[in-house]
Amino acid sequence: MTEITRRETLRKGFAVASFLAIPEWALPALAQGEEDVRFIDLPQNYNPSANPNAATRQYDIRTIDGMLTPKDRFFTTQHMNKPEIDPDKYRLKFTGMVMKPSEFSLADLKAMKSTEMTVGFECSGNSARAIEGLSSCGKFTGVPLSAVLKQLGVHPKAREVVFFGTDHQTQDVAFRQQTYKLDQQFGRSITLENALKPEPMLAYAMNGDSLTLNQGFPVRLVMPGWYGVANVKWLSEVHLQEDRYLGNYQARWYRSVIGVGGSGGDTDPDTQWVETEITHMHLKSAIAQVRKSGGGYRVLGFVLNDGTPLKSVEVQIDNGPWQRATLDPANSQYSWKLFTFQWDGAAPGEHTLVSRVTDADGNVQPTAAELSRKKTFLQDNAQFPRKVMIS
Ligand SMILES: Nc1nc2c(c(=O)[nH]1)N[C@H]1C(S)=C(S)[C@@H](COP(=O)(O)O)O[C@H]1N2
Ligand SMILES: [Mo]
Repeated sequence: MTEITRRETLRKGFAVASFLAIPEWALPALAQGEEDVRFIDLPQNYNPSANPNAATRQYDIRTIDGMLTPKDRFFTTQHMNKPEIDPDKYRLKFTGMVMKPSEFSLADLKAMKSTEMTVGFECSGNSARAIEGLSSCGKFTGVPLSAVLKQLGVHPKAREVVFFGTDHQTQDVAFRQQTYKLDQQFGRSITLENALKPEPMLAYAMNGDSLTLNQGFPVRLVMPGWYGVANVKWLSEVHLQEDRYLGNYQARWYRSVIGVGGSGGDTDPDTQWVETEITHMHLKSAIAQVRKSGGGYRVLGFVLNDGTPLKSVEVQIDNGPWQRATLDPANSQYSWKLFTFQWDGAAPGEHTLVSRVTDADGNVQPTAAELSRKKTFLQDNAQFPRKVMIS
């Protein structure tokens, strides 16, 4: 795919680095003689892959063996049912403020010019509590949303693009003192400006195969650089309108509430409680594996972010100095960014390892303490100290 955005042009250095990457799998699976070092910070019997059919399934990040997460290990979650859709009867509708309201079959979409993009994925509820396992990375194939919108023509007053899944359920809809029980379809929206960017994709394949039921078969929206919730699965309708969309999963369930300024007390009048939507991924890194390799140890982890180029990833051991990790040359702008760190001279016993990422805009991954004034648990991009035992 050749997709040159203005931001990418500005980040030429970064793009060149990823073009030079010849090996698709720069990080090999457990090599001969390598051995996993045990994490001692995991819950007893931690085994998120035990039940492949669980409604929510984490990716066991100790098992990362390359850039792409296999489809049967990709993390998954959703709020309601998982609708089974007959691909022959499937239709994707474009409604509202489009010049030519239309619907597309799966074959129609597959006949259009396709693009491919490797995208790191994270649920906004991911955090150390989930051992950072509500994250994965896949290579998606689909049609750019902007191409379809341009083909159909957008009404000049349209400003909001709403995506509806096929899944629906009776839910509570709160209004002041009242709560209504109403049938609700899963819905999310973005601005028209964001919808017309080159990245958003109507995806029908991941890692070269059709999407699985968990991943939203037959078609989902893929929003590179955005938290999972924006990536609407089992996509049934794209609706253009002028007004903001305020559905449950847009305006109520997915919000960040964080205190800024003042003394920090909840009722301190000098504290401003900043309430925002869940949109782009916040800069995060996490250590996923530690392996005994030759005489030393190899630490492997990943970075998730909004696509801004990175300045550095560093690793700190037992409160020692921050030391630079090496980014994998196979990383690309919207993939997760794998990194390794060579740890030599580890003494037997317990050790704490933590990583920290800084991007080119100067954002630094915060510590948990620095995020302590965030009320809602979403968007937790805190550093994740890991404990290992060296024998
Ligand atoms: N239709 C629909 N799409 C959805 C959801 C949902 O409940 N319904 N959940 C969202 C959330 S919260 C996340 S984190 C991702 C998870 O995608 P995955 O199961 O492919 O990992 O799907 C998003 N898309
Ligand atoms: Mo999510």
